[in-house]
Amino acid sequence: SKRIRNISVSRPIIYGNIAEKVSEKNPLPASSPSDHTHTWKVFLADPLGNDLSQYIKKVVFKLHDTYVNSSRSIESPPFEVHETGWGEFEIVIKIYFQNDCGEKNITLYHHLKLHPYPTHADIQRAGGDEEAALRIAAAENVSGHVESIQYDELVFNEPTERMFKLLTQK
Ligand code: SLL
Repeated sequence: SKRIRNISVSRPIIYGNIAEKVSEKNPLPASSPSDHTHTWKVFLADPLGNDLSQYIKKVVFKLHDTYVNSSRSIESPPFEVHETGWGEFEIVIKIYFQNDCGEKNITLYHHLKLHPYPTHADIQRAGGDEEAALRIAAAENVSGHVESIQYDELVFNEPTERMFKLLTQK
């Protein structure tokens, strides 16, 4: 379909992960290897709760090769993957737009966070020793809950008429 000149449409998104340390309150699923220390979820969402599937066809989350079927294709909302594990790694998030809308897919990168980040104060208290700062941060994080979430915007320059419709429908 035809492109609309001289306009661009942007859409807010949030993406990232939420992790929870395994504990009595948050037990490891029976199906998970016993060396896994965390449950986690990686996701792409609309910060206002709008339906992303109006213009997004699917989202593929590429996990570390240590995972079985490491490429997880999510074809409808919520665009998220629930997993367990022991290590942090980079997750590749590939967004595919609806058919015939004239948009190429977009790739985002997210570093899965499981461990609490040391604050500046933690690093000072640790005298600059990074490992010690991480231990202080871990001790302070009693809940075992860690989040790493980014706000971003998808910008569509000169969208096709079809894409414009998908982006602006209510
Ligand atoms: C690290 N470079 O050494 C990273 C690798 C891999 C994470 C992290 C378990 C996978 C599974 C898992 O957490 N892999 O057992 O399916 O920290």
